[in-house]
Amino acid sequence: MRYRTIFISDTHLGTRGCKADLLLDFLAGHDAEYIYLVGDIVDGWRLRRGWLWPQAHNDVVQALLAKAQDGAKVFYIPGNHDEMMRSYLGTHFGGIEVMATATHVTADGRKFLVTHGDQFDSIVVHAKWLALLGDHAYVFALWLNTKTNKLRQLWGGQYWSLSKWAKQQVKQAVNFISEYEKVLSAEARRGHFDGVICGHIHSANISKMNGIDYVNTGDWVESCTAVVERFDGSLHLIDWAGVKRRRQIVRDARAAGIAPAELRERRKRKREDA
Ligand SMILES: [Mn+2]
Repeated sequence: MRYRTIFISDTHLGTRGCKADLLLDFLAGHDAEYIYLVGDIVDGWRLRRGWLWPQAHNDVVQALLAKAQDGAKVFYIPGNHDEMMRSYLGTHFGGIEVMATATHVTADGRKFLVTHGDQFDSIVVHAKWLALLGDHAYVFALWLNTKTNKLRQLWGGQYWSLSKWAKQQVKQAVNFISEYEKVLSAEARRGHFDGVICGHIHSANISKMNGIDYVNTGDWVESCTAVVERFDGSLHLIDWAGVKRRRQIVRDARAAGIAPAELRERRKRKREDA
């Protein structure tokens, strides 16, 4: 399939969790004029603790470089796990341009802020009192966010992980996702964008938040999702693991000589019996 744009994030290459085979499979069948890598593509924090670099992870990098070679405009927007790439802002490697954030204008004229999203961690956590304290506190918290992460780095410590923190607060997880969506949408409004395209929290979503288009590309650790822009400018979420699952069921059903719905029903009954 050919699209105007492909957005992917949070592939976490260099970790055991990365579903590199599915990602390779997705990249093999999907091309675009613009490709945005929206952060946490290579997991530098994991690689620091020991080198883990299977062939499939290398193949992903090669596949992306090949797309750039074939004429796709590829942008790399670093996240917190690949923030070593933030030392290369404004440079190119193999035709891939590294930038802190990007502005993407869709074919139907909507202007999107493209950012990984970790810069807003502290805003998300302190959203309640920041709302009371207003603009200066907001700017201060943004500044503090980068400083505290720099300090942690100096001490050789781990990044404080917002998603890890959120998962520990199970009850507040839903709350936290919607808080993140609100903060990122507000940031888009602040910058006079029509929408925001981000990643970071491993929770894919396309929705309208108070008139702002909120788009999260998800991840390739848990859900295997990407966002694509068709040539008419419309944005769509692709759940590649889900697509592959459905195709497998169609194949299995054909082999068994029954309808896919029937096979699904049989498998469901089997699971319930087990
Ligand atoms: Mn992240």
